[in-house]
Amino acid sequence: MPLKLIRQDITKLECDAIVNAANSTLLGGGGVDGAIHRAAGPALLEECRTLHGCNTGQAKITGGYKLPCKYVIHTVGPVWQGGGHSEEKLLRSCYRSSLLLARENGCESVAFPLISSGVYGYPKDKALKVAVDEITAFLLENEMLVYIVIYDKSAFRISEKLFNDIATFIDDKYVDEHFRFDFRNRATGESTVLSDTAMLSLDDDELIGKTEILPSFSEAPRAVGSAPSASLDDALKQIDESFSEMLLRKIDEKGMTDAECYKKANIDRKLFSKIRSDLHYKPKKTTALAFAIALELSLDETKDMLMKAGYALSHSNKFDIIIEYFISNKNYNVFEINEALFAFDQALLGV
Ligand code: AR6
Repeated sequence: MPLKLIRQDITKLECDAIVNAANSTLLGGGGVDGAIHRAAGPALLEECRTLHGCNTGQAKITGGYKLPCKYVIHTVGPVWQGGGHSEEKLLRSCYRSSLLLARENGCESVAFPLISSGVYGYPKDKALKVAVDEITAFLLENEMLVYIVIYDKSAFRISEKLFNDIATFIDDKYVDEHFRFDFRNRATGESTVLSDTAMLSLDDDELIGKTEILPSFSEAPRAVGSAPSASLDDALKQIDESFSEMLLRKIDEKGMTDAECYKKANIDRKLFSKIRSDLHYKPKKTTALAFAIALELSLDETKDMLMKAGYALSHSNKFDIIIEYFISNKNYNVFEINEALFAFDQALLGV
């Protein structure tokens, strides 16, 4: 099951367990620790008293009390001292210990704040990388839904170089900062004109699922065939191929197993089974793209796969341009792509 990056107050999240960035006394403090204790009520502190503290890099579990989760897993992150004091090793251990504890307690969903990245001073980009690395490694072997909760977006940044590269790429590709979009609602056929800003504030599903960009602004998708070298015969064979059929064919061609593919795509196993068993399944655009990335398709192949699901890639929205940036750079790491999408306030792939 997948990893989800979300922006929310962790104390409001409904899931089996939330993780607390605690200190070694486990008796409460500031930051997320304070917020969790306030929301859970005094009974949480009572139970914490019975645990007699916790070492850095380790984790202990309690009930969730008034919180909407069953458990709180308290872990103690390292204080950042410049990086030369085993901080990374200890932070990795926080994630591993917490995930193992969640598994032992039968949790199917668990949410982490960015441990150590507040009062303890661990640089946020480095803290995020550790979180993503450890959680994805765990998810390769385990079925669980894991959230990373980013609370303080203004302090959140992917590496400055990547951010700047993508920003430049967007500037180069974006049609015109002040142009207006023509959107047609598929259901009603009605046309609406939206400004750039309005488009970016639309709900993702609304934007991705229910609207299509009129041909004047979209790139015309190629008609048939996936690889540019495909013969006419191959192309004709594929003309009626559905999204599911193309997906399964590509998985075979790439020599991947189904599980390798949906895990790399950050897609839930149940959703994959649905797509596998329904040849006419119409995925969300973010799902279709997640598979294209997992399969390491070229830009042309990606456009073909999207077209099977009724979508196109265009230069008139940031989401599409960011995807194009990563495919052009042959970076097919769905988690890195999601970090970048998140940094630019876009919908995320997979899940
Ligand atoms: N939901 C999600 N994330 C949050 C929330 C929230 N409600 N509040 C803060 N964060 P910190 P640490 C984020 O300082 O660095 C305490 O006093 C915050 O933006 O809470 O591990 C303990 O008792 C940051 O990114 O934890 C310890 O003494 C992240 O949570 C010490 O702080 C972690 O920030 C632990 O420091």
